[in-house]
Amino acid sequence: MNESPRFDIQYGAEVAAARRDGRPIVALESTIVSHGLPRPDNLRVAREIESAVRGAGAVPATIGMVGGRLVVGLDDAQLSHLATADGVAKLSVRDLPVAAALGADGATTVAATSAVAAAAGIGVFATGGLGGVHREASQTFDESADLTTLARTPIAVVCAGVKSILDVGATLERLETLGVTVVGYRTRRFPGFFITDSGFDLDWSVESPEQIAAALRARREQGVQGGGLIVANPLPVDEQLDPALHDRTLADGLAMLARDGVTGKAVTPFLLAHFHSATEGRSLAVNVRIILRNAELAGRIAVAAAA
Ligand code: PSU
Ligand code: MN
Repeated sequence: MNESPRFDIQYGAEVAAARRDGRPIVALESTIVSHGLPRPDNLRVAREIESAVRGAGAVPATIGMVGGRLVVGLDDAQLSHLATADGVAKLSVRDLPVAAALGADGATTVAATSAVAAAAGIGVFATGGLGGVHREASQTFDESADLTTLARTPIAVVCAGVKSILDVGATLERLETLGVTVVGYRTRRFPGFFITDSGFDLDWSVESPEQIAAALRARREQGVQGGGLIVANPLPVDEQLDPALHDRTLADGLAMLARDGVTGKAVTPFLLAHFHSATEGRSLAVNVRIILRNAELAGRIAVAAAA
């Protein structure tokens, strides 16, 4: 087991070896496994995400907390524990110290996964969708810590944009304010997760993993932009969720949120669960497809960046 001299992180055996040998590594989050995908599919999907990274020639490092220890590269027993145990906390960056002190089991969000990955020297991360600005944010102030964390964390995050459960336009404005780089992968439109096109334009499009690796290199060499780079990877149009079904499900989900008084960190898991049940699994299939495509692209970026 290769312990980092600077940080209290436990590395999985394969990740420790890859760090030693300078082989490409892709960070993966555990909140989508514990809180974003329904059981029992979540564990199977978690393993498939890791296989997609391997298929692209990189080593997967799923990140989470087990018994108060931060783990980079959960082994299969740890992964299955976080996928199936009750009482697995949803951990953002601010939760990490107290969760460690109390010996908690926890799944890391995009924010926490990015921060831990960067501390472990991992530069590429694949997820499904980012957190962002919630629709009622002007009243509730509910904006995901994913955004402010990416402002200060040097990592490339491959995602399919943000779900339309959020205020997409406000999220893009905040990313601009926070200085987070956003590029479309072969598109100038920001993807809307389940749907290919959120309706918002992007300033930049890149064509290849090599171009993304070049941007990461430029960031390092310039030493100016010290934060995240979002690679927005849309689903092909013929694989998206039917937009009419999408809009209907979203409207119902938002009404249920208000009716049940769901707020704070429970909002995102609540809406995701609603989508999966209300579309009878169709949104789940689309969700899985998105994550696997992102994992594969992240693997190719990590390989290009290591070359
Ligand atoms: N968006 C999704 N699926 C998810 C999440 C976001 O489409 O599972 C998870 C991610 O882990 C993200 C977190 O970091 O929810 C954001 O939660 P919050 O809005 O409470 O910050
Ligand atoms: Mn929130």
